[in-house]
Amino acid sequence: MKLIEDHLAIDPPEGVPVWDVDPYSESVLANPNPYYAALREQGPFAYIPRYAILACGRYDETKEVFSDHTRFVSSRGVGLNDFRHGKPWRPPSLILEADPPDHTRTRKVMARALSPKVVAGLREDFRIAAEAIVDRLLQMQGFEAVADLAEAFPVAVFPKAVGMLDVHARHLVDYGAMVFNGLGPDNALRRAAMARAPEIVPWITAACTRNRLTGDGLGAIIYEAADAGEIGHDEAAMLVRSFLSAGVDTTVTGIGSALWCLARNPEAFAALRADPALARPCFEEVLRYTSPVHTFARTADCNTEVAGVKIVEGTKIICALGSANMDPAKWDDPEVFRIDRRPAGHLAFGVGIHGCVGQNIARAELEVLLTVIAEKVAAIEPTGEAVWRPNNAIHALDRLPLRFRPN
Ligand code: OVM
Repeated sequence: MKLIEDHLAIDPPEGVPVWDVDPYSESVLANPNPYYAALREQGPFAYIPRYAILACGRYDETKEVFSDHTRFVSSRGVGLNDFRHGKPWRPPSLILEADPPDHTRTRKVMARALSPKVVAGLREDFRIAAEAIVDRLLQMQGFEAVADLAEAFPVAVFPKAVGMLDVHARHLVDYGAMVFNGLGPDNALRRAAMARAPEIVPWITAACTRNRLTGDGLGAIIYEAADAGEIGHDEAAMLVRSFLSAGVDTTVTGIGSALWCLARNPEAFAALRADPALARPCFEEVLRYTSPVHTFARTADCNTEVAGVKIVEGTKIICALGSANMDPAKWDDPEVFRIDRRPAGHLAFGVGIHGCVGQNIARAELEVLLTVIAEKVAAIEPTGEAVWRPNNAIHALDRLPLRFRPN
């Protein structure tokens, strides 16, 4: 048995085109749309010899693979490494990298901590933080929207919501970069992120312990489930780790991309100002249009078939969510940003039992922030070039120079 990136190196299935591309090259990661179009053009699947994997990016097959948790499992990792054949770089997540029945138990506890009711109780805090940050930016001639807003807002509200007593903004953002770059191959991006592990991982582990959390946050809800015997106390610490892994970089990316969309589409921002109730549909379109998580993988746990293609046990399939969200077979004019599109069925939060458990809180953060911006800002103006920050799983901006014109 030959392994590549710790997974079984499969041969090309019959009828599947062999496509010599590196989906994790910095040029593809910085500008993914041409790669997505070419991927969909190959057919339902393409075989990528460099990694001996399948890739899919048409809406229908991406959704099928992503939502069928029985045939296409997560417990073997949702990146290129197959945990059955290699050692994961960190103890696997008890929710992301788990299958039923284990997943069912942990998911229930996480869903409780992130329920609409809990999130409703956080909105007032989100608004206070959003107003303070936006007011400050309105005083400035220009600002760096990634650091000064996209990072500043989640870092101000999310650790507090979790109940963290120690907040280290840089470590939180950089841990996310490790987690998401860790889903890719052993390339320069992954190595650079992992080089920071000795500094960051012990800090994260310590921050997840009960004595470093308040008694009234999302973290406390998880530990109460441990007190009730639903999960172990060691498992509670691991689920708090999932908040820190998945809750910062994702929303940072969503905010940066929302600002990027609105700065490039002044008519969309004018519509949002005229009707701040568009904040929510606006964010859904930002999600569809920019797909903060561009790619996650699954592993075939049996011999099976999708779209007439025979898939053997152990096959890694990278699912290009960003491509499904741009598939012209599913969306009219997918490359046009429409604030009122209401793109039901987009895959930016995934789909199926692993669909983003934090989507309520993510939507609340964005809705509040976009509403405050719509109320206070007359125009969002680019003052320099937007630069993307390549990451093996996240499509995020590195720099976005902007100016806010006051009302
Ligand atoms: C986790 C985790 C990490 C990254 C992403 C994610 C998008 C979850 O550790 O559970 O979901």
